Amino acid sequence: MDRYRGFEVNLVCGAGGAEIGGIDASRPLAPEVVAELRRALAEHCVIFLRDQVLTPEQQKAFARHFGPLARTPFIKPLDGHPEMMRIVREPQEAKKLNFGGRWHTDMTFSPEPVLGTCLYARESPAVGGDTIWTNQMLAFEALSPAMQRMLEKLTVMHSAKRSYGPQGTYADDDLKSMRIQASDAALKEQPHPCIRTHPETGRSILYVNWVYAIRFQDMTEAESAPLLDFLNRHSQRPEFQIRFRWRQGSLALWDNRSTQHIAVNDYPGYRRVMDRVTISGDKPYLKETP
Ligand SMILES: O=C(O)CCC(=O)C(=O)O
Ligand SMILES: [Fe+2]
Repeated sequence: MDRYRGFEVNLVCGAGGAEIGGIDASRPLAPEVVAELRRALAEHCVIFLRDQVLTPEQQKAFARHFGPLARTPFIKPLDGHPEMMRIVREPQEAKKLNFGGRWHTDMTFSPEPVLGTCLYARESPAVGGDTIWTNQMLAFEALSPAMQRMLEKLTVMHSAKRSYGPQGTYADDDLKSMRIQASDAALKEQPHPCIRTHPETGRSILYVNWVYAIRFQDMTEAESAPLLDFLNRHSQRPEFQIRFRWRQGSLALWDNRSTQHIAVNDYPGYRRVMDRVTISGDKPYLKETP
């Protein structure tokens, strides 16, 4: 396993997820530690820190080490913290769908989807409420060379319409407390390469996700569905998954360029409270290979 200067790393799954010891996220980090954390993030898709005690201000400062914070445009922020959302689910809430309860990659309907998302557990269920990520680099690498070459030529159109549009999955759901209001821009289609290059490692990433990848460019949704469906099911293979059991004080930062994720909805009767910030990202691209 790779060694890192300044902290210890334990992988949580074969597919990745780096649990990092010996870092207090409430304090400013030295640039060389941040560089090593970035390396662990790019390599292992998600980094986890346990037993952190953080104010919203301190969580924002931790996330800012990785880039400027982004705002989630159509969800009500936490009072006094426009870049932060508090995701609350009460024990008695019998919801059809929880926030993040379908496989997705955050904000791929935007031209520059967020680089990463940083989630902090204020309250977690005694049992259940895990988050699962997929490693989309491993998903790419497991495809046949012919499929890889074909996908490298394709562009995928992304949109929030299936989730947050007037007929979307969240339209008649009781996530109303989060006041989700999609902007017109989020409901338009945004093109991204089907295979993107990781800007820090140069690795190839299968860049599709269940919720926002609507169709291939110049093809209909019906024509695109069988292949998108295959690629999403392929991505969800157990050996590409990283599953994390939260405890109060757990902090996760995931690489949103190389993962899909889902919030598992299996904790009726328990309260779950998560604070969330996102880090601005760049426009996805595929680097030509000679
Ligand atoms: O609550 C979770 O586990 C993840 C929710 C989610 O999709 C997100 O924060 O982007
Ligand atoms: Fe998400």
